[in-house]
Amino acid sequence: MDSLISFLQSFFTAVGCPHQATSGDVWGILAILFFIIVSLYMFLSRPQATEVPAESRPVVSAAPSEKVEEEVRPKVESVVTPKMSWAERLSKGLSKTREDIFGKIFSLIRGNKIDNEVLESIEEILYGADLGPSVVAEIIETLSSEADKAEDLSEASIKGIVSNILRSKIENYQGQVPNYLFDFNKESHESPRVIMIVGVNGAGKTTTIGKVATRLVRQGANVVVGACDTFRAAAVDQLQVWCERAGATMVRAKEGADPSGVAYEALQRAINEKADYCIIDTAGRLHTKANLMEEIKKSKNVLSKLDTTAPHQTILVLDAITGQNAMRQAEEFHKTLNLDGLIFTKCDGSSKAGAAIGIVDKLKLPISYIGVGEGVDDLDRFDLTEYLKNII
Ligand SMILES: Nc1nc2c(ncn2[C@@H]2O[C@H](COP(=O)(O)OP(=O)(O)OP(=O)(O)O)[C@@H](O)[C@H]2O)c(=O)[nH]1
Ligand SMILES: [Mg+2]
Repeated sequence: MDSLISFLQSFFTAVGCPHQATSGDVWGILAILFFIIVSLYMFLSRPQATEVPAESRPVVSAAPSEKVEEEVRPKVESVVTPKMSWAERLSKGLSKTREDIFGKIFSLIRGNKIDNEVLESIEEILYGADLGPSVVAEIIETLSSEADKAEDLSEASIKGIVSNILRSKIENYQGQVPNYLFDFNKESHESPRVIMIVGVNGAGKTTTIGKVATRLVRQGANVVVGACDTFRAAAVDQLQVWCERAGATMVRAKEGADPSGVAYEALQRAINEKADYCIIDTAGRLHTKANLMEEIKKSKNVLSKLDTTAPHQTILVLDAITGQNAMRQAEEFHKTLNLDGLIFTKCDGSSKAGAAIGIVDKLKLPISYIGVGEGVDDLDRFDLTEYLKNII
């Protein structure tokens, strides 16, 4: 302490200060120094904003002969979606169909006897829902005969009648949907499951592939995605963003390359890497364009050169907003590609989510997934009971 006091005294003398240094001065200065050091330490050790590295796998080129495009990795933006359960998302997504169609029907019959006039109004509303003429006719006929039998049909019994009719149109086909589309099971197969996704422009193919790939990778699957929409570079970039987010490998080729070549290379890559899934994204096309329909058939057939059983699922993505107009598309795609199933997207943006019923009834194809939004968690397995509960 003495040496610190004399050091301080010499400092005071050097700066011309007449004050006599004491032990109190030394303690005061030590306290100030301590305060400065502690403040500095707290400042430096404050939490820093950390960058979360995007999980990604390499993007590989397609056929070795094709010139590979320069790889430009789009910035991966994290999508902040409100934390909602699937049940909540589905209920919200289907609310438009529920309120615009069945909500109107129930408010119409509340307190009214179901006479011909009411039945006509119900029929009109159901037509607007695009359920399909035969489904509408069956509902009206059943309601009419039930109304004759009972003095007053309750809302619950009407819900039961409609629900039973709609269920009967779909339930027989739902058993055909393979479980591997939703749940990855490493032991169940040796070679990659090949899933080909087709549909008209903007139906939601690429988005759906992104969501499905994310789901499967989250379960530990190794997923290879073939970017066979070689018409538009932007389409490939869009898929690439999804694949990077999902942690799936994407196989791409130069713009304008032969789509079937990319499909072949994607499957080859999946086989070489012992991947669990190979998902093929295709360009949107109008079902009326014969040359484009032939081209997609070629992409499908080329896959069987590498695996005679591939593709294991050829799925048509249908946009619910299209309603019954999607019927014609679905018929043409089915005729050309012998489809295995359907995926219904954009059920959130439409009051025509019920169109699924008429289409399944006509094509006798099951629905595997239902989409109710653009976010990664806005797609899940189509569950008939859940669906009916939410639209009626
Ligand atoms: N609201 C809503 N939007 C969706 C859904 N699925 C896809 N979309 C949106 O629909 C638009 C078209 O989706 P894409 O996935 O690009 O459709 P695509 O079939 O690949 O389109 P092309 O490749 O051009 O034929 C995008 O803006 C998607 O975000 C859905 O379930 N709900
Ligand atoms: Mg696309």
